[in-house]
Amino acid sequence: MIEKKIVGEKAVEFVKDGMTVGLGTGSTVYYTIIKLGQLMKEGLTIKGVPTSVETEKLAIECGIPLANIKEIDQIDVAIDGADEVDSQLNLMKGGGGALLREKIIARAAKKFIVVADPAKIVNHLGAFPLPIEVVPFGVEMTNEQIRLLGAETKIRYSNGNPYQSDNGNYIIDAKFPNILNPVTLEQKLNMIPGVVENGLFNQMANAVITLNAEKSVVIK
Ligand code: ABF
Repeated sequence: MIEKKIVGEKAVEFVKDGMTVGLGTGSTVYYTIIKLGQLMKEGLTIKGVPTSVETEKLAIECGIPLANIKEIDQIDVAIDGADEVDSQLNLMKGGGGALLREKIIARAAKKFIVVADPAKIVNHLGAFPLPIEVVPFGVEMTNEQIRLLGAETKIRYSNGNPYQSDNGNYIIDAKFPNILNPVTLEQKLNMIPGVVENGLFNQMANAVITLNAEKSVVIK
């Protein structure tokens, strides 16, 4: 999709020589990573911190050296996609199942830049089911607790088995009617025993790169 390519490539403007860069997961940040690989061939020097096994493979293919996660306590900039972005720049993420590592890395970054094609821009979060990473133990009980918060829930499956994240956990996709208060919901979900993390990234994005109705790049 050309829109993903345009916004994905634009994000490299936030990357400067010598930076440690959090590399998100998904089909938009894919273009950021490819472009960073090209720029490295032209002399840019960076280290990448991948948010998934998939991105780690892509970064290596693109010639981006990886930082040792055990040796860094801060990341200069993290760039990642989103499933939804609301008018306050709160995000829903995790459609690709990488939300936990994505959130750890976004939180550790001095700047968190989101690349989102215009279809991701919404007034209120919630049309997309909210991905929630849970430990496999007692998943049915955790699922019930999430349901009691007002969601229709489904344990995510892949090839006939529960989908497993890179961390060995399961994902529950929770469809809430309309998420009018994402800050409260994020807190309530993370208080449920068994929930590891959820896909609400509230008040974390420093900038969102998207396209306006005229198809020009805008940075919110
Ligand atoms: C990741 O990629 C996920 O959090 C999110 O589900 C997805 C973004 O979608 P896309 O593949 O369209 O960039 O960031």
